[in-house]
Amino acid sequence: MEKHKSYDAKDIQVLEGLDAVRLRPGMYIGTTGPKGLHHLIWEIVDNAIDEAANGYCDRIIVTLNPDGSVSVEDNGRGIPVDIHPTLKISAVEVVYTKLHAGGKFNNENYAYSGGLHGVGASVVNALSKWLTVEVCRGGKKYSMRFETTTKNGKTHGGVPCGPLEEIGKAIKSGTKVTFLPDDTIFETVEFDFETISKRLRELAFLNKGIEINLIDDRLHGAISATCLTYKYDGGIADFVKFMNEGKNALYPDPIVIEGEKNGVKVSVAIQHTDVYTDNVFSYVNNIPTSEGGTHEVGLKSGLTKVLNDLARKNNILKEKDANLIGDDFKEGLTAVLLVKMKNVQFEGQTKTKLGNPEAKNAVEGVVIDGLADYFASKKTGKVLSTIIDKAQGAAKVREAARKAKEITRQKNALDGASLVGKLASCSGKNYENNELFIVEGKSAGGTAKQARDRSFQAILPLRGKPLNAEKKRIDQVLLNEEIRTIITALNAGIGEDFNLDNLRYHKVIILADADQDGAHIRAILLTFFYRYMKELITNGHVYIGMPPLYKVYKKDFEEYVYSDVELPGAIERAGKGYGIQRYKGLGEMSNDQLWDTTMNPKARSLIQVSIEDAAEAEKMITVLMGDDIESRKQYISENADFNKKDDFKPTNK
Ligand code: 0RA
Repeated sequence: MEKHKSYDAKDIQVLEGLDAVRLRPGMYIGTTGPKGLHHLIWEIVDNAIDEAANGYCDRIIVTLNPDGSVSVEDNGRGIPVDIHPTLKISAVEVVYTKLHAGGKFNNENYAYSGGLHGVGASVVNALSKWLTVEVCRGGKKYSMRFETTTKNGKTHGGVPCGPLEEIGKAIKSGTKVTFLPDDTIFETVEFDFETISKRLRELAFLNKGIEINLIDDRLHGAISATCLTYKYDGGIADFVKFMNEGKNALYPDPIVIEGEKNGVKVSVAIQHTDVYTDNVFSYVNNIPTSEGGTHEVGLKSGLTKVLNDLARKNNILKEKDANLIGDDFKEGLTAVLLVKMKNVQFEGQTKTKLGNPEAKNAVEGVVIDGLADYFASKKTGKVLSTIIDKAQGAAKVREAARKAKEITRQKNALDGASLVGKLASCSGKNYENNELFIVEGKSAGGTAKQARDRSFQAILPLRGKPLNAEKKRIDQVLLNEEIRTIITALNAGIGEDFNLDNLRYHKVIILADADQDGAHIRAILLTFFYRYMKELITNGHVYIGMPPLYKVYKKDFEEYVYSDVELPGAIERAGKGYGIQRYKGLGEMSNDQLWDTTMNPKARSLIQVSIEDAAEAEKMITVLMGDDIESRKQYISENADFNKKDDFKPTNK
């Protein structure tokens, strides 16, 4: 709060421009961690994207250079080189040395409330060791260099090494910016290829037809650079198709709607598939709004209104039928929603929720008009009936699920007995310390019951494979006995009723064998949690237990080995005359062994399950659970997105 008061635009000017940025980098780029570091690239790329969005540029090349610098090159008009009438310096120099310089940056309306977008190229310059810019424009090539220098013990960021220089001729036009982030400012200056490639791919989807290249020239021991090219002539329609890969679309092409209302530009692409969940990705001015907001509300209400209306007009919905609700139309929906507007207000915990009320009406209006137009053609009649059909199916299930939930609730109230003989609960009532082990197989479950510390560890043995959550509707999932036992034991509800406050076990540990079947069980349980208890995963409550694969032993020597790569080392430590025991399954271990290796918080190693990227996770689940058995098998054996280690808390025991 105080920050905002003491630093308004005027004050920043008084504070000698770029030095203010170095004094308080967090105010301009949010953090000096990896996120802030990558914002430098987004900032420069955004400028090139703007040039492209205005129709002057169709190609952007981002290069990660061996010296740690990054180049962003575009084939736009080139930054203007003329001398500013009052400042008496070139426009290029203005752009890189004056905070909020340039038409776009003077317009406060563009400022992202988190302060992370549109803050300007000058911020990047201020936080770099050096920055060079090459401009090709009007048949000439120009260049300019800036450096962060220390004079009389004072460091100044982004100081011009000289004026903009004409260095030769040019045939084409464009701008190339190269900068080296200052390692005295950032916690790390190592750029992450994945982060950058994902964001550039997203930008290529959102800005159709623009070719975005990413070249990683840092090599890291490789003999040639890694190059990726993204170019999507179908734009957000291609984005929807991409997300629906591996799923069965109910109609061949995404429906694309575009329009503008009250100064809000709206683009939407939608396509339904035969899954039972939805996948809506929304953006404002190319910035992801992962918490949703008014534009998403407008999409849902627009779809609901126009589709009910069309269904009645076409006599697909009869007079006696009730209207379908928004959630019915969302079942199986994959959608990308992009709005462009001024005065953007972000809300929510992570400032990724659009707050502007006018966005709702604009999106709703555009969607209603657009879909009405789309379905006015005879050719699209079948698509309409397919969508209504899917929604009616969802409505039926909604009713069935309501009933099924009631049954589950009643059962819970009446009948703790439904868990007797399955769940071995723990005696402790401190839920934060409590752990629920979901154990593959009855015999391993029995061993775990013997091995555990019953003060905080509960055991739930699984008899068979719990059913595949993606393939079934929620009512069937709920009626599956294994799944219901898990729901009952966790006590936090399910779906929209899910409430972490009631969670009885703050660690949910899946313990399955290190084989294909075990991998399948893990995937099924994760799918179920992902679909119906997402917060359980996002809040870090789900873990994978790691049983050992081998024991290397000798007289006075014993070492458990958890992966094949660790085996040679253990053998070496054992020396001559060792023996190896290989564990084919959890069931082969004794109580003590299971406790020592897998359950004892002081010795075990758990993998915390996280979901970083909803799109990728959605895809993983689809690959794992969809019809494509080959890619599923391959995925299971190659991947595990379970990458964080458990940080052991000694309070556990
Ligand atoms: C013409 C006029 C203006 C900017 C540009 C071209 C331009 C800027 C950048 C930044 C990266 N690549 C670029 N290519 C062209 C000035 C208009 C304004 O201030 O917004």
